[in-house]
Amino acid sequence: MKIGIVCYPTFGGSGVVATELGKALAAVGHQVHFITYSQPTRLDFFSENIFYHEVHIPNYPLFQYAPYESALSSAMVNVVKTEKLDVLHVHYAIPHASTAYMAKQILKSQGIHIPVITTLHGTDITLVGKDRSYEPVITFSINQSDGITSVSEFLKQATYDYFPITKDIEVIPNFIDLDRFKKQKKDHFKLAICPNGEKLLVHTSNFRKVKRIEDIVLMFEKVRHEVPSKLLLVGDGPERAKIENMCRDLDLMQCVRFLGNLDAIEEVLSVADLFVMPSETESFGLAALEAMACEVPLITSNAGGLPELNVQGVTGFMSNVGDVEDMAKNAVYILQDENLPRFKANALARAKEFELANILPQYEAYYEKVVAES
Ligand code: GMT
Repeated sequence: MKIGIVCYPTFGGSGVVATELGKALAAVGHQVHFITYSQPTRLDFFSENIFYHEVHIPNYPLFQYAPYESALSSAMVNVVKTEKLDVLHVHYAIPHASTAYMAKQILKSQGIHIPVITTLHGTDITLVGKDRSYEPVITFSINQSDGITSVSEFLKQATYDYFPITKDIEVIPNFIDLDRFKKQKKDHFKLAICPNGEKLLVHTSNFRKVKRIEDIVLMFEKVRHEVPSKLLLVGDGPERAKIENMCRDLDLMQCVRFLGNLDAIEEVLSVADLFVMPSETESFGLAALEAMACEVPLITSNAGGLPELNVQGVTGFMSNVGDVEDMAKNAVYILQDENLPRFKANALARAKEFELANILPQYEAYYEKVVAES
């Protein structure tokens, strides 16, 4: 098939899933056309089946906000026409579902039919999408999509709860490439961070408020009194300066390190003992799945789709959002030498259920179904 993929090309779960999906589709012989405003972060190699079309957004002094949607719709129209695409798959509803609708209508007026699939990732529904500023456009454009997928049962239900959606939503979970995400021998790295055999807690994210990173710091403050440990905070975003100041105020800078955005995240995960994700809401938790694939157990909140990934008492523990006390108690339990190996093995076993090879055929089958029915 010739597949157009539209996504946010930055660090962030939806862009990562879209890019990894495109790479995997290309690897099994599909022709994949990325349509984005810059090169997707994880699209850093050559493949004969992958094409990248940059959306050019001309500016003009009149515009306070450059009309990205118009530029993106126009790019979609041009790519669908010139590359003769079979399907357009857009990731993150805002604004990609409505731009795809616009492109579809323009193409229809020219006698060209293009089926559109929208994948809902999380905050496009749970935070941003349900804001009244966007809701009518989101509802309309999701209902106009020929196919809709969501990354968890939770997100599917949330979509029906927040919006009057009249169409079926197919759940296709996030996936993991176990060839890339696997525990690597990085003893020198572990020694550099934990020279006295401390345990290592890790969090990776885009440092948005929804991640509740302050809970990680408060939890770590308690854990380190029970278990000698260090904390690595990987990623960057709006909350980072605040969290750095919090660590300074709590006199934690000797045991907390901020690494910024990293490409080879699997190298850091390879030396981690515990991954922490106390999010306010989380539709799936791709970063947690990446950690599990590297044999790292989880301390998470029980929000959103996290119970569909983290198995209580098996791959880690879940607590109510904000219950730092419970998270710390569970972390201390997992980090005991007699418990840690069991949790690590369970995390890997669970990650294998989301292996790319199991999930890719679900997308291919869904594309075929939507194209045949639309
Ligand atoms: O986690 C983020 O803030 C990034 C966000 C995105 O859309 O880029 O991630 C969402 O999509 C991921 C991939 O489907 C999910 O694994 C994340 O759980 C989801 N984030 C939230 O729901 C907060």
